[in-house]
Amino acid sequence: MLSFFFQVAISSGLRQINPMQHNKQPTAIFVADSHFHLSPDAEEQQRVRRFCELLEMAKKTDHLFLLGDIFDFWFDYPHFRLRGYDEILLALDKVRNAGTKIHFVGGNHDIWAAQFLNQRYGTSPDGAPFVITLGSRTIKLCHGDGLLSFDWAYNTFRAMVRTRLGIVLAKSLHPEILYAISEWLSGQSRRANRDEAQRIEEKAQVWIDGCKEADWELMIIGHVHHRFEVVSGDKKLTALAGWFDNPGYGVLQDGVFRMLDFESDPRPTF
Ligand SMILES: [Mn+2]
Repeated sequence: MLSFFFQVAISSGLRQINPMQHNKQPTAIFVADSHFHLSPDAEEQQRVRRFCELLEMAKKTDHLFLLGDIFDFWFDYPHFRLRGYDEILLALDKVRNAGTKIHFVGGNHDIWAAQFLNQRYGTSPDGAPFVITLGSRTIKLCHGDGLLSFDWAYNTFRAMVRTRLGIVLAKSLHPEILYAISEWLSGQSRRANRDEAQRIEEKAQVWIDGCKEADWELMIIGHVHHRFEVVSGDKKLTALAGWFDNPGYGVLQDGVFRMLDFESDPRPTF
């Protein structure tokens, strides 16, 4: 008992010496659009290794946000799982075991991973967009496919197989056939050219100017594969570069959100 009081006295004493320690703002890493495949080629294996380095960094943060299209293809069956993605899933296990809270918002390519990731990492069961308060910031997280049209082929595929009938039909196909369809559609997706990127930003500006949602001040999206920000009043919409492309990621530290390039920017310390 005496030692308990002694410990309380020591810890409250420490708090007085270092009040910043007590009021520390939560730290977080945000990443989207790695579009990992079940059978990565040599170039992609390099991206997977870099991604695992990012996850190593995420072990030291309070939150890791996976903002969709981490996996290029995922379809859930009641008793079978796709073969692949092991290196990534094992790295995510380590993030969870380190005590970092993992969040997942499904993209147009990997929304069906929501249930599996929910069971393994405690992420939301439906992978839907959500608003979270992290210290002084209220942030909306979404993939962005419902907001800014891009990747039309896969968006259409997703819209079809998201319906109840579509899911039944998709599950009635042999998994290898569904996988082949998905790979073909993925091949139709490409990076926006300069004009399209400009139009995406203009559309985002129009959207945020007309946005009536009052419960967030920062929105972080992926999907468009190029990094930009649009501001309207006290609201800001930020698009991550996408891991596939640069690779880029977002960091929240001391209440400040920054977008960084994993290769060229100095790595933050947490
Ligand atoms: Mn997407």
